[in-house]
Amino acid sequence: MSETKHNWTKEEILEIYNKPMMELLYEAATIHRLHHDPNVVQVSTLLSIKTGGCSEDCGYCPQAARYHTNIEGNDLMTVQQVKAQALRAKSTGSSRVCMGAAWRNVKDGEEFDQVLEMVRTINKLDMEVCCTLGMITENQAQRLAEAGLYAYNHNLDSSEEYYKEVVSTRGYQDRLDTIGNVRKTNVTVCSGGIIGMGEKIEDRAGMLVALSTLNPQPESTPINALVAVEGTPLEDEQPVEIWDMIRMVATTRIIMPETQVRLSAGRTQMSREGQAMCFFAGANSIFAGDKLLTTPNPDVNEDMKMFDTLGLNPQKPFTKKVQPQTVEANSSQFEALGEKPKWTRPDHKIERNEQAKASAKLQK
Ligand code: SAM
Ligand code: DTB
Ligand code: SF4
Repeated sequence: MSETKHNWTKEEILEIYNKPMMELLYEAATIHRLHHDPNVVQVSTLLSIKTGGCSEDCGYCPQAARYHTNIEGNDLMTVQQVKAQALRAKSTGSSRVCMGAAWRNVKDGEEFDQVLEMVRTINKLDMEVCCTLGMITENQAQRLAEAGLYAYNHNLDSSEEYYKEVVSTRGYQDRLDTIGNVRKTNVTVCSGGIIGMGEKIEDRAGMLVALSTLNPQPESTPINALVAVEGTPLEDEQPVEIWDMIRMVATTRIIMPETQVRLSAGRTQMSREGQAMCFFAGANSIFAGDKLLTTPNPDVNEDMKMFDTLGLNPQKPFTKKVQPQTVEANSSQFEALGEKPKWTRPDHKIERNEQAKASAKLQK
């Protein structure tokens, strides 16, 4: 099998993305078969362990406190609540639980200790555990690894240029630094992005350059179609065309042959035929469960019917990498350092974010 290429240019990626559809599909499906079983799809369940009230201004996100959206906020869940949800996910065929928190970054203390306990608990259920908690330091990544974390999700979300037009409260380099911190441990990296935020095709290619030139490349890559939530700055964006999703999935598959490409947010807008085309083009993972973090997702029974129709099987846990060992809190080698990392706060003005914030103030 050929070595993975790590020096993809934007021009090369654009050339792939813009190929005639039938050639693109054929090439992606061929590469897919060389690296993966085409009849196996990994199933992850999302769990929003801390919802809403976030300090950031991410233009796509219903959980940013400054916008007026209709989501119900929640403090950090208990370990018992998380365990019950994980068992439910396992019983419906999920091999991975991905716990999301509406945090800018992780802070050492009781709440992080509680998250570490959640990681230990789910790993002991023999499920892959993923967390997405915002920016983390190397020490925090080590502590998660020691608890038995399998993957850390931290998306680049767009090209570096377009990111500045969507988020003003943190920089692209912070995202790359967090991914670098995760890479210093044995936790796998899950990183991808969102399409349909008003970006150009060049920005999609720019994001794929940033992801594919990471060495090693991320073990999984979520491709989200924007869920345009009322009250967010991106509320008026038009739904992503299925053809764009297929092109994005196929291009990701071709340039990152080993990664698990995850069909993420936006599946409620896609037909089963559209999703089948995405699987053919190399998608081999989904988020299942009736909710993503705060927005709806297809019914899990409908997803399983789709799997039946297509002859797809859910991937067993730890197929790609052995299960990490869990170290108990009282035997930990890494203590909390209580660091105060200087994550950046560029704070340039994004007109549509300012407008969404102003209209939220009027409504409150
Ligand atoms: N707070 C952490 C962070 O931002 O890294 C973790 C949770 S955050 C909600 C995780 C990811 O969800 C984002 O990076 C983005 O890719 C995705 N996301 C959030 N809102 C979305 C939306 N409306 N549509 C599609 N994807 C979305
Ligand atoms: C990812 O790339 N997509 C997921 C997960 N990683 C954390 C989140 C999608 C969120 C969609 C909007 C919502 O439900 O709040
Ligand atoms: Fe907060 Fe994450 Fe949403 Fe940004 S994407 S507002 S950091 S929860």
